[in-house]
Amino acid sequence: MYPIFAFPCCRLLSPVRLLLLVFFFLFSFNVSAQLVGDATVKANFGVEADVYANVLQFPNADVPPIPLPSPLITDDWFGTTPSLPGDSGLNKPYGVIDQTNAAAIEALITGTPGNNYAFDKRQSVTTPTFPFPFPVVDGYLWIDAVYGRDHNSAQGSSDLSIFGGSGDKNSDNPSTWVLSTGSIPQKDDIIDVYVHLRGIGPKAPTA
Ligand SMILES: [Ca+2]
Ligand SMILES: [Ca+2]
Ligand SMILES: [Ca+2]
Repeated sequence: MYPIFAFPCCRLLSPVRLLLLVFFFLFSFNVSAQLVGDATVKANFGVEADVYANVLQFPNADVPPIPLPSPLITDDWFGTTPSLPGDSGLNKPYGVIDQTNAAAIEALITGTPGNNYAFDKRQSVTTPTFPFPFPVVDGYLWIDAVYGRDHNSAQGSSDLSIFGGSGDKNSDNPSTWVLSTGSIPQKDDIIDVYVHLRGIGPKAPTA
């Protein structure tokens, strides 16, 4: 099982992101993860600091370098166009985030002062593949995915979800957090958050 996270940095949080953090705080005792080194592909998903399927923009910089596969088979957060030949409109390789109405959302972002528009999107494929309770896409189990864009507080914009108490810390019990709106240092601002959970070699559930 591969949990794939991308948390650019560290201050706060719309409801979905808050829920995710609370989830991991509460259940971290039975969650495991792995360091993957530099740019790599895990379970056919590019873990390499670009967000596009069909692209591996950054080479592996491990010493010695670990060769990457062909980018033409790799999934990522967002799909690319044109998709690969012969995919019957399925937009392979896949973006795991739902890009429905992307142009309208882009217009909302650019039409909002300071591009300060927040929204959440979920997984692009949601129909379970019988007998599995989740989609199986090209042999990979897609359990869930979320992309969240939070407000920014740069250049006079106001983030609507920041710590309002001087003693608030991420590691504190969230029930003690004082939430507020305002400005925070740019390098402390959470803006884009991505989470995806997928599996390899899914086995059909048994009674
Ligand atoms: Ca990537
Ligand atoms: Ca990629
Ligand atoms: Ca923010």
